[in-house]
Amino acid sequence: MAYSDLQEYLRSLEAAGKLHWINEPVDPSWEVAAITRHAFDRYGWIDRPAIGFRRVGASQMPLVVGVIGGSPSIYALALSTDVDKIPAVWERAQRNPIEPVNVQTGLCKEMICCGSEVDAHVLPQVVWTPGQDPGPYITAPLVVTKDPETGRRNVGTYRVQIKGSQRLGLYVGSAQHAARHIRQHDSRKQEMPVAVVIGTDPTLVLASITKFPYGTDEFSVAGGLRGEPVPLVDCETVDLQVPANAEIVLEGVIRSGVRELEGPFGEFSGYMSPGGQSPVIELTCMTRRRTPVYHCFLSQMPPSESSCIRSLSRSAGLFHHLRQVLGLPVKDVHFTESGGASSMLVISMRKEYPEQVKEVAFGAWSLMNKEGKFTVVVDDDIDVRNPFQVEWAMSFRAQPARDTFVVDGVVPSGVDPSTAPPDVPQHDPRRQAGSKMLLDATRKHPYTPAARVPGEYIEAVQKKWRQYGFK
Ligand SMILES: Cc1cc2nc3c(=O)[nH]c(=O)nc-3n(C[C@H](O)[C@H](O)[C@H](O)COP(=O)(O)O)c2cc1C
Ligand SMILES: [Mn+2]
Repeated sequence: MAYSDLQEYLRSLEAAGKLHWINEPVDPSWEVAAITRHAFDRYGWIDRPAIGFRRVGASQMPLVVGVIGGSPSIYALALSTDVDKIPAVWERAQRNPIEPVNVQTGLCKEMICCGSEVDAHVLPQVVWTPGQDPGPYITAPLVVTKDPETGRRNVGTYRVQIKGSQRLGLYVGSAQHAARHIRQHDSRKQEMPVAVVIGTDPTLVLASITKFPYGTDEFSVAGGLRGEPVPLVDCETVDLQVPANAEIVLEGVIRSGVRELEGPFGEFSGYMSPGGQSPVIELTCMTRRRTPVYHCFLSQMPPSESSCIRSLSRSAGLFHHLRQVLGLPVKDVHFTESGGASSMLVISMRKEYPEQVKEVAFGAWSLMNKEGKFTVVVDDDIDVRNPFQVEWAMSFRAQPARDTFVVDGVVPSGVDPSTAPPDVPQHDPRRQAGSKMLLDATRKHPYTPAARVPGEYIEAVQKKWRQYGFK
Protein backbone atom coordinates (compact mmCIF):
# COMPACT_ATOMS: atom_id res chain seq x y z
CA MET A 1 0.00 0.00 0.00
CA ALA A 2 1.21 3.49 -0.79
CA TYR A 3 2.53 5.81 1.91
CA SER A 4 0.49 9.00 1.95
CA ASP A 5 3.47 11.14 2.95
CA LEU A 6 6.92 11.18 4.53
CA GLN A 7 5.60 11.05 8.10
CA GLU A 8 3.54 7.90 7.48
CA TYR A 9 6.60 6.27 5.95
CA LEU A 10 8.74 7.29 8.95
CA ARG A 11 6.30 5.53 11.27
CA SER A 12 6.78 2.30 9.26
CA LEU A 13 10.54 2.73 9.35
CA GLU A 14 10.38 3.23 13.12
CA ALA A 15 8.15 0.17 13.55
CA ALA A 16 10.73 -1.85 11.59
CA GLY A 17 13.40 -0.68 14.06
CA LYS A 18 15.27 1.20 11.36
CA LEU A 19 14.94 4.79 12.55
CA HIS A 20 17.04 6.04 15.45
CA TRP A 21 15.80 9.31 16.98
CA ILE A 22 18.26 11.59 18.79
CA ASN A 23 16.74 13.88 21.46
CA GLU A 24 20.02 15.56 22.40
CA PRO A 25 20.26 19.10 20.90
CA VAL A 26 22.67 19.11 17.94
CA ASP A 27 24.58 21.86 16.17
CA PRO A 28 23.67 21.94 12.45
CA SER A 29 26.94 23.66 11.52
CA TRP A 30 28.92 20.42 12.10
CA GLU A 31 27.27 17.89 14.39
CA VAL A 32 24.48 16.60 12.14
CA ALA A 33 26.99 15.85 9.38
CA ALA A 34 29.48 14.25 11.76
CA ILE A 35 26.93 11.98 13.48
CA THR A 36 25.42 10.93 10.15
CA ARG A 37 28.76 10.17 8.54
CA HIS A 38 30.04 8.29 11.57
CA ALA A 39 26.88 6.18 11.74
CA PHE A 40 27.16 5.44 8.04
CA ASP A 41 30.78 4.30 8.41
CA ARG A 42 30.27 2.46 11.68
CA TYR A 43 27.33 0.26 10.75
CA GLY A 44 26.97 -2.07 7.79
CA TRP A 45 24.12 -2.79 5.42
CA ILE A 46 22.28 -5.02 7.87
CA ASP A 47 22.17 -2.85 10.99
CA ARG A 48 22.68 0.71 9.72
CA PRO A 49 19.83 2.90 11.01
CA ALA A 50 18.29 5.97 9.47
CA ILE A 51 18.64 8.91 11.88
CA GLY A 52 16.20 11.50 13.15
CA PHE A 53 17.26 14.64 15.02
CA ARG A 54 14.51 16.19 17.16
CA ARG A 55 16.38 19.38 18.16
CA VAL A 56 18.51 20.95 15.43
CA GLY A 57 19.98 24.33 16.37
CA ALA A 58 17.42 27.12 16.37
CA SER A 59 15.03 25.33 13.99
CA GLN A 60 11.65 24.05 15.18
CA MET A 61 11.75 21.29 12.58
CA PRO A 62 12.96 17.77 13.28
CA LEU A 63 15.33 16.44 10.62
CA VAL A 64 15.68 12.95 9.12
CA VAL A 65 18.53 11.52 7.05
CA GLY A 66 19.31 8.06 5.67
CA VAL A 67 15.59 7.29 5.57
CA ILE A 68 15.62 6.31 1.90
CA GLY A 69 19.13 5.04 1.19
CA GLY A 70 20.67 4.33 4.58
CA SER A 71 20.97 0.76 3.29
CA PRO A 72 19.39 -1.41 0.60
CA SER A 73 16.97 -2.81 3.20
CA ILE A 74 15.81 0.73 4.07
CA TYR A 75 15.46 1.45 0.33
CA ALA A 76 13.33 -1.69 0.00
CA LEU A 77 11.04 -0.43 2.80
CA ALA A 78 10.69 2.87 0.96
CA LEU A 79 9.32 0.86 -1.97
CA SER A 80 7.22 -1.35 0.37
CA THR A 81 9.05 -4.44 -0.88
CA ASP A 82 11.98 -6.80 -0.18
CA VAL A 83 15.55 -6.16 -1.33
CA ASP A 84 15.45 -8.88 -4.00
CA LYS A 85 12.20 -7.47 -5.45
CA ILE A 86 13.48 -3.89 -5.91
CA PRO A 87 14.15 -4.35 -9.67
CA ALA A 88 10.70 -5.89 -10.20
CA VAL A 89 8.95 -2.94 -8.51
CA TRP A 90 10.86 -0.52 -10.72
CA GLU A 91 10.04 -2.55 -13.82
CA ARG A 92 6.33 -2.60 -13.02
CA ALA A 93 6.31 1.16 -12.39
CA GLN A 94 8.04 2.02 -15.63
CA ARG A 95 5.72 -0.22 -17.64
CA ASN A 96 2.65 1.16 -15.86
CA PRO A 97 3.16 4.79 -14.87
CA ILE A 98 0.13 6.37 -13.18
CA GLU A 99 -0.60 10.02 -13.87
CA PRO A 100 -0.97 12.33 -10.87
CA VAL A 101 -4.34 13.81 -9.91
CA ASN A 102 -5.09 17.41 -9.00
CA VAL A 103 -6.73 18.02 -5.65
CA GLN A 104 -8.00 21.24 -4.04
CA THR A 105 -5.74 21.36 -1.02
CA GLY A 106 -3.39 19.31 1.11
CA LEU A 107 -1.28 19.24 4.23
CA CYS A 108 1.45 21.31 2.54
CA LYS A 109 -0.93 24.30 2.78
CA GLU A 110 -1.36 24.29 6.56
CA MET A 111 0.86 27.37 6.80
CA ILE A 112 1.41 29.82 3.98
CA CYS A 113 3.66 32.83 3.95
CA CYS A 114 4.48 34.87 0.90
CA GLY A 115 6.62 37.84 -0.14
CA SER A 116 8.82 39.46 2.46
CA GLU A 117 7.55 37.03 5.13
CA VAL A 118 9.38 34.13 3.51
CA ASP A 119 12.39 33.03 5.52
CA ALA A 120 14.44 30.00 4.46
CA HIS A 121 16.23 30.22 7.81
CA VAL A 122 13.32 28.46 9.52
CA LEU A 123 14.73 25.29 7.92
CA PRO A 124 17.54 23.47 9.75
CA GLN A 125 20.74 25.14 8.50
CA VAL A 126 22.83 22.03 7.98
CA VAL A 127 26.41 22.32 6.75
CA TRP A 128 27.35 18.95 5.23
CA THR A 129 31.11 19.39 4.76
CA PRO A 130 32.03 21.63 7.71
CA GLY A 131 34.89 23.98 6.96
CA GLN A 132 34.56 23.53 3.17
CA ASP A 133 30.94 24.10 2.08
CA PRO A 134 30.20 27.85 2.05
CA GLY A 135 27.03 27.42 4.12
CA PRO A 136 23.89 25.31 4.56
CA TYR A 137 22.49 23.19 1.75
CA ILE A 138 19.17 21.54 1.06
CA THR A 139 20.29 18.07 -0.10
CA ALA A 140 17.01 16.26 -0.80
CA PRO A 141 14.90 18.73 -2.81
CA LEU A 142 12.46 17.81 -5.57
CA VAL A 143 12.93 20.68 -8.00
CA VAL A 144 9.81 21.11 -10.14
CA THR A 145 10.04 23.07 -13.42
CA LYS A 146 8.22 23.16 -16.75
CA ASP A 147 9.19 23.17 -20.43
CA PRO A 148 7.81 26.53 -21.66
CA GLU A 149 7.08 25.12 -25.13
CA THR A 150 5.32 21.86 -24.30
CA GLY A 151 4.17 22.71 -20.77
CA ARG A 152 5.55 19.37 -19.63
CA ARG A 153 6.80 19.07 -16.10
CA ASN A 154 10.17 17.84 -14.87
CA VAL A 155 11.13 16.84 -11.36
CA GLY A 156 14.80 16.48 -10.47
CA THR A 157 16.98 16.50 -7.37
CA TYR A 158 19.69 19.17 -7.63
CA ARG A 159 21.67 20.66 -4.74
CA VAL A 160 20.26 23.89 -3.32
CA GLN A 161 22.36 26.38 -1.36
CA ILE A 162 20.61 28.55 1.23
CA LYS A 163 22.06 32.01 0.55
CA GLY A 164 19.58 34.24 2.31
CA SER A 165 16.02 34.41 3.62
CA GLN A 166 14.61 34.53 0.10
CA ARG A 167 17.64 33.53 -1.98
CA LEU A 168 18.74 30.05 -3.00
CA GLY A 169 21.55 28.87 -5.28
CA LEU A 170 20.85 25.93 -7.59
CA TYR A 171 23.42 23.69 -9.26
CA VAL A 172 22.01 21.86 -12.28
CA GLY A 173 24.47 19.96 -14.50
CA SER A 174 24.41 21.15 -18.13
CA ALA A 175 22.92 17.88 -19.43
CA GLN A 176 20.09 17.70 -16.89
CA HIS A 177 16.46 18.24 -17.80
CA ALA A 178 16.00 21.37 -15.68
CA ALA A 179 19.10 22.85 -17.37
CA ARG A 180 17.20 22.69 -20.65
CA HIS A 181 14.30 24.58 -19.06
CA ILE A 182 16.70 27.23 -17.77
CA ARG A 183 18.25 27.67 -21.24
CA GLN A 184 14.77 27.90 -22.82
CA HIS A 185 13.67 30.62 -20.39
CA ASP A 186 16.98 32.45 -20.77
CA SER A 187 16.67 32.59 -24.54
CA ARG A 188 13.09 33.89 -24.23
CA LYS A 189 14.22 36.38 -21.57
CA GLN A 190 11.47 35.03 -19.31
CA GLU A 191 11.65 34.32 -15.62
CA MET A 192 11.30 30.65 -14.81
CA PRO A 193 8.90 29.44 -12.10
CA VAL A 194 10.43 26.88 -9.74
CA ALA A 195 9.11 24.89 -6.79
CA VAL A 196 11.51 23.24 -4.35
CA VAL A 197 9.68 20.47 -2.53
CA ILE A 198 11.14 18.93 0.65
CA GLY A 199 9.78 15.77 2.30
CA THR A 200 7.36 13.50 0.43
CA ASP A 201 6.37 9.86 0.14
CA PRO A 202 9.76 8.25 -0.67
CA THR A 203 8.68 6.96 -4.09
CA LEU A 204 8.53 10.57 -5.32
CA VAL A 205 12.09 11.18 -4.23
CA LEU A 206 13.27 7.98 -5.90
CA ALA A 207 11.66 9.07 -9.17
CA SER A 208 13.20 12.54 -8.81
CA ILE A 209 16.78 11.24 -8.59
CA THR A 210 16.45 8.85 -11.53
CA LYS A 211 17.03 9.60 -15.21
CA PHE A 212 14.13 8.91 -17.56
CA PRO A 213 13.82 10.11 -21.17
CA TYR A 214 13.21 13.87 -21.46
CA GLY A 215 9.49 14.61 -21.23
CA THR A 216 8.74 11.83 -18.73
CA ASP A 217 6.80 13.15 -15.74
CA GLU A 218 8.62 11.81 -12.69
CA PHE A 219 5.37 12.12 -10.67
CA SER A 220 3.79 9.56 -13.05
CA VAL A 221 6.67 7.14 -12.50
CA ALA A 222 6.23 7.69 -8.75
CA GLY A 223 2.54 6.85 -9.22
CA GLY A 224 3.63 3.58 -10.81
CA LEU A 225 6.03 2.88 -7.93
CA ARG A 226 3.39 3.52 -5.26
CA GLY A 227 0.53 1.95 -7.24
CA GLU A 228 -1.67 5.04 -6.78
CA PRO A 229 -1.70 8.48 -8.36
CA VAL A 230 0.25 11.23 -6.62
CA PRO A 231 -2.16 13.99 -5.43
CA LEU A 232 -0.98 17.44 -6.52
CA VAL A 233 -2.04 20.95 -5.54
CA ASP A 234 -1.48 24.27 -7.28
CA CYS A 235 1.29 26.50 -6.00
CA GLU A 236 0.30 29.91 -4.57
CA THR A 237 2.55 32.22 -6.58
CA VAL A 238 3.82 30.21 -9.58
CA ASP A 239 2.10 28.14 -12.26
CA LEU A 240 3.28 24.74 -11.02
CA GLN A 241 1.78 21.79 -9.14
CA VAL A 242 3.39 20.11 -6.14
CA PRO A 243 2.64 17.04 -3.99
CA ALA A 244 -0.33 17.94 -1.77
CA ASN A 245 1.11 16.20 1.31
CA ALA A 246 4.67 17.51 1.07
CA GLU A 247 6.27 18.71 4.29
CA ILE A 248 7.60 22.00 2.86
CA VAL A 249 7.30 23.80 -0.49
CA LEU A 250 9.44 26.76 -1.50
CA GLU A 251 8.10 28.65 -4.50
CA GLY A 252 10.18 31.09 -6.50
CA VAL A 253 11.52 32.32 -9.81
CA ILE A 254 14.84 32.19 -11.63
CA ARG A 255 15.46 35.47 -13.44
CA SER A 256 16.72 35.02 -16.97
CA GLY A 257 20.47 35.36 -17.36
CA VAL A 258 21.14 35.94 -13.64
CA ARG A 259 24.10 33.91 -12.35
CA GLU A 260 25.91 34.01 -9.04
CA LEU A 261 28.62 32.06 -7.26
CA GLU A 262 27.29 28.78 -5.87
CA GLY A 263 29.35 26.13 -4.07
CA PRO A 264 31.88 24.62 -3.52
CA PHE A 265 30.13 21.52 -2.21
CA GLY A 266 31.29 18.12 -0.92
CA GLU A 267 30.11 15.84 -3.72
CA PHE A 268 29.30 12.17 -4.27
CA SER A 269 32.67 11.63 -5.96
CA GLY A 270 34.25 11.96 -2.53
CA TYR A 271 35.79 15.34 -3.41
CA MET A 272 34.81 18.98 -3.13
CA SER A 273 33.33 20.19 -6.41
CA PRO A 274 34.44 23.75 -7.16
CA GLY A 275 32.04 26.65 -7.01
CA GLY A 276 30.78 28.35 -10.15
CA GLN A 277 28.28 30.77 -11.63
CA SER A 278 24.83 29.26 -11.21
CA PRO A 279 21.17 30.35 -11.38
CA VAL A 280 19.51 31.90 -8.34
CA ILE A 281 16.02 31.13 -7.04
CA GLU A 282 14.27 34.20 -5.61
CA LEU A 283 11.64 32.91 -3.23
CA THR A 284 8.09 34.18 -3.52
CA CYS A 285 6.29 31.90 -1.05
CA MET A 286 6.73 29.10 1.46
CA THR A 287 3.91 26.70 2.21
CA ARG A 288 4.24 23.94 4.77
CA ARG A 289 2.69 21.75 7.38
CA ARG A 290 2.30 23.05 10.87
CA THR A 291 4.85 20.49 12.13
CA PRO A 292 6.97 19.52 9.14
CA VAL A 293 9.84 17.03 9.12
CA TYR A 294 12.88 18.22 7.19
CA HIS A 295 14.31 15.54 4.89
CA CYS A 296 18.02 15.37 3.94
CA PHE A 297 20.41 13.06 2.08
CA LEU A 298 23.93 12.20 3.11
CA SER A 299 26.20 12.62 0.06
CA GLN A 300 30.00 12.97 -0.20
CA MET A 301 32.50 10.07 -0.11
CA PRO A 302 31.05 6.77 -1.39
CA PRO A 303 29.54 4.67 -0.04
CA SER A 304 26.92 7.20 0.97
CA GLU A 305 23.17 7.41 1.00
CA SER A 306 23.43 9.21 -2.34
CA SER A 307 25.43 6.42 -4.00
CA CYS A 308 23.13 3.74 -2.56
CA ILE A 309 19.94 5.28 -3.91
CA ARG A 310 21.46 6.22 -7.25
CA SER A 311 22.99 2.77 -7.77
CA LEU A 312 19.72 0.93 -7.20
CA SER A 313 17.50 3.45 -9.00
CA ARG A 314 19.73 4.17 -12.00
CA SER A 315 20.44 0.50 -12.62
CA ALA A 316 16.68 -0.13 -12.70
CA GLY A 317 16.01 2.87 -14.97
CA LEU A 318 18.73 1.89 -17.43
CA PHE A 319 17.74 -1.79 -17.46
CA HIS A 320 14.21 -0.86 -18.48
CA HIS A 321 15.46 1.49 -21.20
CA LEU A 322 17.87 -1.02 -22.75
CA ARG A 323 15.68 -4.07 -22.43
CA GLN A 324 12.12 -2.78 -22.86
CA VAL A 325 12.46 0.45 -24.82
CA LEU A 326 15.37 -0.51 -27.12
CA GLY A 327 14.71 -4.26 -27.06
CA LEU A 328 18.35 -5.22 -26.53
CA PRO A 329 19.18 -8.65 -25.03
CA VAL A 330 20.48 -7.23 -21.76
CA LYS A 331 20.33 -9.44 -18.67
CA ASP A 332 21.40 -7.08 -15.90
CA VAL A 333 22.79 -3.59 -15.25
CA HIS A 334 24.82 -2.28 -12.32
CA PHE A 335 26.27 1.12 -11.40
CA THR A 336 28.91 0.35 -8.77
CA GLU A 337 28.87 2.34 -5.55
CA SER A 338 32.66 2.77 -5.54
CA GLY A 339 32.19 4.58 -8.86
CA GLY A 340 29.76 6.91 -7.08
CA ALA A 341 26.92 5.08 -8.92
CA SER A 342 28.04 7.13 -11.90
CA SER A 343 31.46 6.39 -13.38
CA MET A 344 31.55 2.57 -13.43
CA LEU A 345 28.79 0.76 -15.27
CA VAL A 346 28.63 -3.00 -15.78
CA ILE A 347 26.11 -4.56 -18.17
CA SER A 348 25.58 -8.25 -18.85
CA MET A 349 23.99 -9.47 -22.07
CA ARG A 350 23.38 -12.48 -24.26
CA LYS A 351 25.12 -11.08 -27.34
CA GLU A 352 23.52 -12.05 -30.67
CA TYR A 353 26.25 -10.58 -32.90
CA PRO A 354 29.55 -8.79 -32.10
CA GLU A 355 28.44 -5.25 -32.95
CA GLN A 356 25.53 -5.47 -30.54
CA VAL A 357 27.86 -4.71 -27.64
CA LYS A 358 28.32 -1.20 -29.01
CA GLU A 359 24.56 -0.80 -29.48
CA VAL A 360 24.16 -1.53 -25.79
CA ALA A 361 26.84 0.99 -24.83
CA PHE A 362 25.39 3.69 -27.11
CA GLY A 363 21.92 3.00 -25.70
CA ALA A 364 23.22 3.39 -22.16
CA TRP A 365 25.18 6.53 -22.91
CA SER A 366 22.33 8.27 -24.71
CA LEU A 367 19.93 7.89 -21.77
CA MET A 368 22.46 8.27 -18.94
CA ASN A 369 24.43 10.86 -20.89
CA LYS A 370 26.91 11.79 -18.18
CA GLU A 371 27.26 8.37 -16.57
CA GLY A 372 29.12 5.20 -17.50
CA LYS A 373 32.53 6.81 -18.05
CA PHE A 374 33.85 3.26 -17.84
CA THR A 375 31.32 0.83 -19.27
CA VAL A 376 32.14 -2.86 -19.11
CA VAL A 377 29.94 -5.29 -21.04
CA VAL A 378 30.09 -8.95 -20.01
CA ASP A 379 28.33 -12.19 -21.03
CA ASP A 380 25.19 -13.23 -19.21
CA ASP A 381 26.96 -15.88 -17.09
CA ILE A 382 28.71 -13.07 -15.16
CA ASP A 383 27.05 -11.50 -12.10
CA VAL A 384 27.34 -7.73 -12.64
CA ARG A 385 27.14 -7.14 -8.87
CA ASN A 386 30.11 -9.40 -8.14
CA PRO A 387 33.33 -7.43 -8.74
CA PHE A 388 35.39 -10.64 -8.60
CA GLN A 389 33.48 -12.16 -11.51
CA VAL A 390 33.56 -8.90 -13.49
CA GLU A 391 37.32 -8.61 -13.07
CA TRP A 392 37.70 -12.27 -14.09
CA ALA A 393 35.75 -11.59 -17.29
CA MET A 394 37.85 -8.49 -18.01
CA SER A 395 41.00 -10.52 -17.39
CA PHE A 396 40.31 -13.42 -19.72
CA ARG A 397 37.67 -12.36 -22.23
CA ALA A 398 39.16 -9.06 -23.42
CA GLN A 399 42.22 -7.75 -25.24
CA PRO A 400 42.67 -4.05 -24.49
CA ALA A 401 43.90 -3.09 -27.97
CA ARG A 402 41.07 -4.94 -29.70
CA ASP A 403 38.22 -4.58 -27.23
CA THR A 404 38.33 -1.05 -25.86
CA PHE A 405 36.45 1.71 -27.60
CA VAL A 406 36.98 5.32 -26.51
CA VAL A 407 34.71 8.26 -27.38
CA ASP A 408 35.88 11.78 -26.73
CA GLY A 409 33.89 15.02 -26.52
CA VAL A 410 30.94 13.74 -24.51
CA VAL A 411 29.31 15.15 -21.38
CA PRO A 412 31.04 14.03 -18.18
CA SER A 413 29.60 14.11 -14.71
CA GLY A 414 29.66 17.81 -13.84
CA VAL A 415 31.39 17.13 -10.55
CA ASP A 416 34.02 14.63 -11.77
CA PRO A 417 37.27 16.17 -10.46
CA SER A 418 39.38 14.50 -13.16
CA THR A 419 38.00 16.78 -15.92
CA ALA A 420 39.87 19.90 -14.81
CA PRO A 421 42.02 21.24 -11.95
CA PRO A 422 40.20 22.67 -8.93
CA ASP A 423 40.71 26.32 -9.95
CA VAL A 424 38.51 25.73 -13.02
CA PRO A 425 35.01 26.75 -11.88
CA GLN A 426 31.97 24.51 -12.06
CA HIS A 427 30.34 26.34 -15.00
CA ASP A 428 33.55 26.46 -17.12
CA PRO A 429 33.13 24.62 -20.49
CA ARG A 430 36.24 22.58 -19.67
CA ARG A 431 34.13 20.76 -17.08
CA GLN A 432 31.52 19.98 -19.72
CA ALA A 433 33.76 17.89 -21.99
CA GLY A 434 34.87 14.41 -21.15
CA SER A 435 35.29 10.96 -22.63
CA LYS A 436 33.97 7.45 -22.17
CA MET A 437 35.43 4.00 -22.55
CA LEU A 438 33.67 0.78 -23.45
CA LEU A 439 35.44 -2.44 -22.57
CA ASP A 440 33.89 -5.36 -24.40
CA ALA A 441 34.62 -8.22 -21.99
CA THR A 442 32.37 -10.71 -23.74
CA ARG A 443 33.85 -13.84 -25.38
CA LYS A 444 34.77 -13.23 -29.03
CA HIS A 445 35.03 -16.89 -30.04
CA PRO A 446 34.19 -20.30 -28.59
CA TYR A 447 36.11 -21.01 -25.38
CA THR A 448 37.50 -24.24 -24.03
CA PRO A 449 35.43 -25.53 -21.10
CA ALA A 450 35.88 -23.78 -17.75
CA ALA A 451 38.56 -25.47 -15.65
CA ARG A 452 36.47 -26.79 -12.82
CA VAL A 453 36.19 -30.12 -11.03
CA PRO A 454 32.96 -31.65 -12.39
CA GLY A 455 29.86 -30.97 -10.28
CA GLU A 456 29.10 -34.64 -9.58
CA TYR A 457 32.51 -35.09 -7.94
CA ILE A 458 31.94 -32.02 -5.77
CA GLU A 459 28.55 -33.38 -4.72
CA ALA A 460 30.09 -36.72 -3.88
CA VAL A 461 32.71 -35.17 -1.58
CA GLN A 462 30.12 -32.87 0.02
CA LYS A 463 28.24 -35.98 1.19
CA LYS A 464 31.44 -37.41 2.72
CA TRP A 465 32.65 -34.04 4.06
CA ARG A 466 32.75 -35.01 7.75
CA GLN A 467 34.55 -38.25 6.98
CA TYR A 468 37.49 -36.12 5.85
CA GLY A 469 37.66 -34.63 9.33
CA PHE A 470 36.07 -31.23 8.43
CA LYS A 471 33.42 -29.76 10.75
C1 LIG B 1 21.59 13.37 -3.24
C2 LIG B 1 21.61 13.73 -4.70
C3 LIG B 1 22.06 14.97 -5.07
C4 LIG B 1 22.11 15.34 -6.41
N1 LIG B 1 22.56 16.59 -6.73
C5 LIG B 1 22.59 16.98 -8.02
C6 LIG B 1 23.01 18.30 -8.36
O1 LIG B 1 23.38 19.10 -7.50
N2 LIG B 1 23.01 18.66 -9.65
C7 LIG B 1 22.62 17.79 -10.64
O2 LIG B 1 22.63 18.19 -11.80
N3 LIG B 1 22.22 16.53 -10.34
C8 LIG B 1 22.19 16.10 -9.06
N4 LIG B 1 21.79 14.83 -8.75
C9 LIG B 1 21.43 13.88 -9.83
C10 LIG B 1 20.03 14.10 -10.35
O3 LIG B 1 19.09 14.09 -9.30
C11 LIG B 1 19.64 13.03 -11.37
O4 LIG B 1 20.56 13.04 -12.43
C12 LIG B 1 18.22 13.20 -11.91
O5 LIG B 1 18.00 12.25 -12.94
C13 LIG B 1 18.00 14.60 -12.44
O6 LIG B 1 16.68 14.75 -12.92
P1 LIG B 1 16.45 14.92 -14.50
O7 LIG B 1 16.89 13.57 -15.07
O8 LIG B 1 14.99 15.14 -14.63
O9 LIG B 1 17.31 16.05 -14.95
C14 LIG B 1 21.71 14.43 -7.41
C15 LIG B 1 21.25 13.18 -7.02
C16 LIG B 1 21.20 12.82 -5.69
C17 LIG B 1 20.70 11.47 -5.30
MN1 LIG C 1 13.53 14.30 -15.98
